[in-house]
Amino acid sequence: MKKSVYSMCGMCTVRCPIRVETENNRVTWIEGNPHLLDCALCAKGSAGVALLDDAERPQQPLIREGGRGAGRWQKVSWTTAYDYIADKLKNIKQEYGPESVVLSSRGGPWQNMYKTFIHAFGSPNYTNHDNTCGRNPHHASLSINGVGRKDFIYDIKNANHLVLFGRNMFASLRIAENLQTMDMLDRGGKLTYVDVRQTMTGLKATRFFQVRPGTDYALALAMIHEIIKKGLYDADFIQRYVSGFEELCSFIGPYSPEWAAKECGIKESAIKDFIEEVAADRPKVIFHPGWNLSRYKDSFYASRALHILNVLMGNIEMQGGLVIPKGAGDCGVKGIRSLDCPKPDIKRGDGVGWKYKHFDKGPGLAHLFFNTMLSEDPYPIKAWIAMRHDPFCAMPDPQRQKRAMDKCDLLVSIDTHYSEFGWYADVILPESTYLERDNPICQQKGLKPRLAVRRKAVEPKFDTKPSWEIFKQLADRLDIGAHFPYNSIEELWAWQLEPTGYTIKDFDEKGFVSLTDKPIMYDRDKLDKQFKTPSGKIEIISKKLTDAGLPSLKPYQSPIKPPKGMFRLVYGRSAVHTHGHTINNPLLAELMPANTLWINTRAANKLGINHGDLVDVISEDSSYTGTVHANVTEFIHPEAVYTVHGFGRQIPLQTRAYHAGLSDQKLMVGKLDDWDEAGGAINLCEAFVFVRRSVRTPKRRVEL
Ligand SMILES: Nc1nc2c(c(=O)[nH]1)N[C@H]1C(S)=C(S)[C@@H](COP(=O)(O)OP(=O)(O)OC[C@H]3O[C@@H](n4cnc5c(=O)[nH]c(N)nc54)[C@H](O)[C@@H]3O)O[C@H]1N2
Ligand SMILES: Nc1nc2c(c(=O)[nH]1)N[C@H]1C(S)=C(S)[C@@H](COP(=O)(O)OP(=O)(O)OC[C@H]3O[C@@H](n4cnc5c(=O)[nH]c(N)nc54)[C@H](O)[C@@H]3O)O[C@H]1N2
Ligand code: SF4
Ligand SMILES: [Mo]
Repeated sequence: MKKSVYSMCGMCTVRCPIRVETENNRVTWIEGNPHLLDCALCAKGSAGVALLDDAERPQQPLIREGGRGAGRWQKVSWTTAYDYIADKLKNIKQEYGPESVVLSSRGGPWQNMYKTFIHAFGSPNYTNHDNTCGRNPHHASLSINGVGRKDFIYDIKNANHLVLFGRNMFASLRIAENLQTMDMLDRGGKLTYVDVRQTMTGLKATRFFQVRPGTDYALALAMIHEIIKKGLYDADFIQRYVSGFEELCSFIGPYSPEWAAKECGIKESAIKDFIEEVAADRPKVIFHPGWNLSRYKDSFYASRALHILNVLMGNIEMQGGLVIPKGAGDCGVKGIRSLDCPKPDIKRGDGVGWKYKHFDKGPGLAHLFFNTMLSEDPYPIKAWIAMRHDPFCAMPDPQRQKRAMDKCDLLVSIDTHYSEFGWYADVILPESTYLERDNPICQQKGLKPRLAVRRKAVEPKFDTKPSWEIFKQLADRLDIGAHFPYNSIEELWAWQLEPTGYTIKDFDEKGFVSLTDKPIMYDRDKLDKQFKTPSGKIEIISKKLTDAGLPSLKPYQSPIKPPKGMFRLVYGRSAVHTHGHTINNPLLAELMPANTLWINTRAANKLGINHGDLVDVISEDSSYTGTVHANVTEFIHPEAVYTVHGFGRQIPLQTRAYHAGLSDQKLMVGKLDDWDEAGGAINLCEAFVFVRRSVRTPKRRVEL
């Protein structure tokens, strides 16, 4: 029988809306939701079919038999796995207190379910992946606007000019954003792209700045300098909504385009020409404040400078600018119900909220748990549950992480795949893939807010379960089941929708429910309540930062040059993979089976490396060597080498991914402790590596 189901893609965390066709419980076609995405989908989205059929994923719950990481598993029933975990958690709670359990997840619209679980259990220690993703732009936005990174939408479609500092959007995809950018370009809009190497985005750009690695802050400061010096900013907007502008004007004095040109290795005239263009395009100019900006020591300040550039453009709550997302309340209707349990009033184990008061308490900072594990200060950490999160792939230096995790009595991975962490864990609970499961309803804020839902397209192929059921089952065994008031997804949906008056049937027609027909914009003269800073204004000087002993306007410091014989390791994404979890996907592995090392032609010549040669990439302490082919190119700065993240996996059961390519996180030795005290994120691009022509034949090793 043929069926068509509206759902949400799950091949990355963008969760694009999709339409899935099935026949006799097999997926025959996936496309972007025609009502929202004009059927567009990326290669990864299409490869969902291969994920479904992939037998190299966990097929039933597994409990470890051998030593951690040895890969010897006992296949068990769900009841056995739930009982095993619940018993362990009860014992840990009794002996060390509930706060000794950490739960990490990949954030997203269903995180309230995971938070409810860990909070109801009695622990404040919910954390997520964002310490290696968007924490710096998030904290930068909070410090200036009083609201987070996701509290703005970029109205790219209507912009005249989009400026991207390393936001490589045509490889690091978000389909709706890509479609909007292409529409903008078709209309004659401009795209300025800044990167240390040429990329898919740079190729589409109308202007490309190839900068020295780690100098974005210098370039952004020079842009601010030129705009202020020439009076090209929105003075009315600043007068009305901004405090600290005078401090900015005096701070910016030394940072001229002439100075930045030398620092960044680009032309002064190009910076000045760019500013002239921007002045003509204002206010419909968007400076993207960055997404994965867990990179350099000053990425937080670089992101703050980009936020400041938006403020100077006066582009907030403007068509073609930064728009404040609207929710159910703005449409005059009631929102959905969500699972919730207040956070226990106990100090977080990562120090966020008491030791580090200027950070958003929500998910804290995952990397700060490792020292706590080792020191047991303020208390021991004895269990880590990773729900759709792979700490060993997402954070640097998995060996150091393992040493700390060895202090835990219980490691649980709830994952659709064998993650690197899961392979080391004590229990793997396999979640059904996104095509085989339902998820709770979520509310999507926006210009036109809507309710959306992921719905099962086919029955699970293996003995896997959806997370709403996994958490309910565990909660029941831990006597916190009352926080999960449902026995089936239909009951959960009905409970969620009850205040809204909608039913799940209302999602059948298009896959979502629109809460309004027309885009909602606020009156630009009445934005005062939108900035949740202490003064209610956009604050260039943040009291929270001052109280933490940190500057709001930080004097620029040039990044150190790589030590002799070394390169700065920079990383990024490929359009056909999502981090580490698609590397073993049969279709995507065919498109890109391994990563390569980008190296500048002059640098390669000095080392006798030719394009296509095998090269060894060696960590600073020589503890890890990866061997891959060299991509010798003019289009990367000579101080840097570049690779795509996610490869170098070491799970023997994943035959396509096993040892294919190079692991960037293993090269980042020591970086777990190298983090930004102002922005909170890990400084992933502060690692240096040796490169040499390889005499090795890459062979498969198992690392325990
Ligand atoms: N060195 C280095 N480190 C990085 C990065 C880098 O480029 N280089 N990138 C950083 C960035 S931007 C991010 S966001 C993080 C990402 O880090 P993670 O969030 O850990 O990465 P993902 O691979 O997206 O997903 C984590 C796990 O979720 C599993 N998963 C996928 N779909 C599902 C599902 O439907 N249900 C369940 N239960 N599990 C699922 C995957 O199999 C995977 O094991 O890594 C960061 N760390
Ligand atoms: N296909 C695909 N799309 C994805 C994801 C995925 O895994 N695969 N993951 C999603 C996630 S979780 C995230 S966070 C986003 C990340 O999306 P982005 O924030 O766009 O991050 P990256 O793809 O890591 O691209 C970073 C770029 O920064 C460049 N770079 C390095 N150093 C510097 C520097 O000093 N200055 C400048 N200007 N550039 C520099 C790198 O060369 C690289 O091209 O992508 C999302 N979209
Ligand atoms: S960007 Fe691609 S993989 Fe990610 S959700 Fe959208 S279609 Fe799926
Ligand atoms: Mo990310």
